[in-house]
Amino acid sequence: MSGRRKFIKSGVLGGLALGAGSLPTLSCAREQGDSQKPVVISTWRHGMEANAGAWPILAANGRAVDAVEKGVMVTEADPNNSTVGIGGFPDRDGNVTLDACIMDEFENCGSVAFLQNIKHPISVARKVMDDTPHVMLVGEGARRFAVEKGFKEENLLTPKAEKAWKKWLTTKNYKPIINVENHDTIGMLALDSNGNLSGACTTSGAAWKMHGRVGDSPIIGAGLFVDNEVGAATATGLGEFVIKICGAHMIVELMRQGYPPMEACKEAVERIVRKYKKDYMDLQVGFLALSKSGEYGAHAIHKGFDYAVKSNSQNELIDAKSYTG
Ligand code: SD4
Repeated sequence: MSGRRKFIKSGVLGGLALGAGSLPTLSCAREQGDSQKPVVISTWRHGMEANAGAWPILAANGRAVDAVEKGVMVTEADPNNSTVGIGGFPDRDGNVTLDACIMDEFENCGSVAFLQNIKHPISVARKVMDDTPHVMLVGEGARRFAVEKGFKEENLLTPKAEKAWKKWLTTKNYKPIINVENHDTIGMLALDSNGNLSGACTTSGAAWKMHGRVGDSPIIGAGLFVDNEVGAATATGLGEFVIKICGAHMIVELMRQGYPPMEACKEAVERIVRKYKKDYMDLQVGFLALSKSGEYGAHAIHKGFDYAVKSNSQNELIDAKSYTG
């Protein structure tokens, strides 16, 4: 770290600590993760398998962007996961519509939203990033682009998801249940052995959403943001509230000011709580962040959010702290 940067970092933290006694110091910044590389972290329990999918690339000194793409593909391909890829719960009309985005160490980004019939939206997002002058393709345009690039079209509505949808139709009550109906999105962040950061996020979104609804997961700055100078962040939970505060971008900017990853995630959670006092008890949002030096942290509104960490010395699932305890 340059002298100037070091000064800014400790200066900001020192100032914060003086202004509000509960704010972090640099030593507690290490609490949730030592500096280390390579390292990969991802949301929820299924992050363990996804991290295992990403790890061989990181262990072979590969690029973080290749690792995160490969890692989240494991979750997209799992028919038992009801919020990502094949097997995702459909919208209220019975259509499985997928959202995904990816960012690399050069801060290139690619995204697809409201994509149907393609099992690996993350790889379509990667193609948008690598092969087009655009950042985001949606709906029919995204599907056509995917087919042109050789992706196979398939029915993503599994019998299990169809049965759940038909059951929902009997009540038609749209009230996502905390940690249940919207808990499987995968957001993954990695730091490779060259010290470069990348991230990926992929989901079928909120179950029983309106046709055409897009959440935070494919929105650069909301569901995912990477700044290779500073850090990366991703989100899970009810996307409308993540979009409203530009969650992932906010967290990376807080890290730029010197906040450790966990404290930056906590501040984003508290922003939602402060601004949406009437809503927050009924919704879950979880954030996950990774710094340029390999420190990581997470925070959620409610308990129940966990995340997976894999490095040379770790392979574990960690319970995130939460606002409501
Ligand atoms: C969305 N954020 O579409 C996604 C859903 C999610 O864990 O994250 N589920 O709102």
